[in-house]
Amino acid sequence: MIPHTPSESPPSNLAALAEDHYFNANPPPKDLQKHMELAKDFIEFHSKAGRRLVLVTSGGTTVPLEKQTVRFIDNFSAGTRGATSAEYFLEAGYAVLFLHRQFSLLPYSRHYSHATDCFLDFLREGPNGSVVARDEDAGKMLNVLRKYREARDKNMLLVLPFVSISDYLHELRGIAQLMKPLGPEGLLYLAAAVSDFFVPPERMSEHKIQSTDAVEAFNKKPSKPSASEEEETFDNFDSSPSVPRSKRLVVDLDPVPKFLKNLVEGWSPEGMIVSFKLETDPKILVHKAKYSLDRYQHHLVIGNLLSTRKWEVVFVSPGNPDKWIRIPQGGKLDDAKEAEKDEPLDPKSLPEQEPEAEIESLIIPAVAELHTKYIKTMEGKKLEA
Ligand code: PAZ
Repeated sequence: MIPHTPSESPPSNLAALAEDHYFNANPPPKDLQKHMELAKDFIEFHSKAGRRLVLVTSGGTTVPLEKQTVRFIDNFSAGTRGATSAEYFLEAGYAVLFLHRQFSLLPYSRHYSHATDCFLDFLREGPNGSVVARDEDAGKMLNVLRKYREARDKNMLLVLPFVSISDYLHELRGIAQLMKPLGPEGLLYLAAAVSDFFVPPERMSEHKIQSTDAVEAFNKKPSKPSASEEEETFDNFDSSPSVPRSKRLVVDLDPVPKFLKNLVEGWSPEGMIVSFKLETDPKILVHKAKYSLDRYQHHLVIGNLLSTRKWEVVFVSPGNPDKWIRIPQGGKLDDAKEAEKDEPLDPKSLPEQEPEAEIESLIIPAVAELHTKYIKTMEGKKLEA
């Protein structure tokens, strides 16, 4: 990989203006200060130990429709990619700062939460009123528990939550800026599914959006509307015009400014930045990944398709041929040589069940290898300068 030369200049004026405007207009999450203190201590601790550190973002961001939020639009993501990747990064010796959507999957506990089985199904009554793991689950659980305890006891994992798109962007900017002193040893692995659209605060209702005219009716007693007025006033999806029921809700969303440029040029100019690109149309995936790399000048885009994301991803990085990483279709890693096809698999050709092996077990070593090359190149450049 040929790393892009980090620019010494601040982001272009336009990007800087958009940043100021967005961050002034959209209030930070209430725990931002507390999170930044935790992140600062964590980053300093690992920086002193000379350890590599990765920021993993995970889960989807919400787009609130009201300031006192009852309703919101959500982005697809369970947090599987992020939580699983975090475990493999820890295994590879990285300290992990895990910025995730609140209540999405977490490293280690993901094996027992959000599953079709309730976590209680993994337990049974033991002797003298104790609770123990079921015999058939005990081996795996002990393994997971040991890894979790080790990460926790050695302070290798810091977990911070976000909910909305603006929470996420405030947290990302703050953490990326704190990671600056790590230089090229810092890795940003952006797997969160981030909304491209939002409701700007000046257009956001303070209170719950009403679906009927009951509040207006409360303020002025209406005379009985004529049939035509009724049609205009009420949108009866159930085609019973005699029952005034619902108003149509038209949601007008603005595009979220693209802050990847600000991240690359200003917030974390020396760190290695890996973004994900999710698409549903196989024909455009690689093109969109290349477009993103070209536009933001970062270091690696990992492309994946919604339907095949657990089976294959494509690495698109500057100066390298596109590289597909796949779980062999038997589902296990050792049952076939990785297929050498350099275009997306046909989703219909894949087995219905999820693969037994986790594709992150292949993604993370490949990312870590690129990170090693990146660090070496950056060190070389510093010596030359
Ligand atoms: O969380 P999950 O495992 O269900 O999904 C992961 C993913 C598809 C959200 C992630 O791999 C990804 O592509 N994130 C970036 C999405 C985007 O293009 O914004």
